[in-house]
Amino acid sequence: MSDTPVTVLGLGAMGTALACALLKAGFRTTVWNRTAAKAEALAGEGARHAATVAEAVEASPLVVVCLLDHDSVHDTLAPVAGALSGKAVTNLTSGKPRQARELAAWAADRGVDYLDGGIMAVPPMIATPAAFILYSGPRDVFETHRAALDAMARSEYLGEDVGLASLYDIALLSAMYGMFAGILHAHALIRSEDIKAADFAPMLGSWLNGMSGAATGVAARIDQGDYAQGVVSNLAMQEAGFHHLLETAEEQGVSPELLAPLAPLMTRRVADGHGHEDLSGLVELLRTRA
Ligand code: FVH
Repeated sequence: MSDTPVTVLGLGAMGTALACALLKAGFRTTVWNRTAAKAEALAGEGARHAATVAEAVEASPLVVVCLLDHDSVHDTLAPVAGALSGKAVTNLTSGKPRQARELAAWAADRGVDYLDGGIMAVPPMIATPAAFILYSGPRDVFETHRAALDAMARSEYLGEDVGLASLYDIALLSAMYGMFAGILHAHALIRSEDIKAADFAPMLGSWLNGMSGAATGVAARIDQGDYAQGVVSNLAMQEAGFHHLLETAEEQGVSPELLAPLAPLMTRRVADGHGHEDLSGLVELLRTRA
């Protein structure tokens, strides 16, 4: 059994998976949930079930929070601020960078060490090699509690700026939803000819795997602000081809609405004289703040 007790606040699907992982790794784990019945199964596996948030916070120097949203975190922690003083809170609830910074300031005013986190996994992935959790905030707090954090998933520490974990989390999820938009559109096209999705899926997966390598080249062009370097498929050509994608969707009886927002950006960039460049230059049109 590990020396450091850990408290988990929130036993939804994710909080339960986190608490299970801590128990399996040998941490003395105290759990609390608003709906107490959800703690029963974990108590059967060795968790200590705290009846109140205050009792749960009292039990451990590290408090892992995994609740629905920012408001539920604030509403849960505010009444026990005094008991949290001198302890570390690791908040794994999804949120925005601004909210992480607000909570960190709130915690600092009360003598609470605050780490923000972003879970890059679904509950069944917790404590498997596929899962990782992003952290930002004071490095010494991260290092002090690293053993417990590593028991839940591979830890990726991003830096002292507490807003970084949620920024990376949201960036990664945004990329994922963009990919899902493409996958759904592709399946809608295939189904328009009554082809089974399962017959198409292996080819789609192979294509997406191959294309994922482009992320590195895109990053190099963005960092250098040079979208003309090493261009393989120039934007003018892609812009012309992209209209065929949208027209084909219409002709096949498929709504192009998931893909359509890209077209005016491509057209604008070409009209601005960047047709010889790479698609990655569209990032210049997305910034709305200097
Ligand atoms: N599940 C997932 O796939 C994703 C993966 C990435 C990270 N997210 C985030 O993790 C947070 C928790 O997600 P979850 O899956 O555990 O969510 P639920 O199963 O819906 O459980 C929600 C828990 O929050 C409690 N809760 C809700 N409102 C309040 C409140 N006002 N005061 C106190 N607790 C509250 C709820 O309690 P109860 O309904 O059981 O009483 C659950 O414990 C989330 O940020 C995801 O975005 C998961």
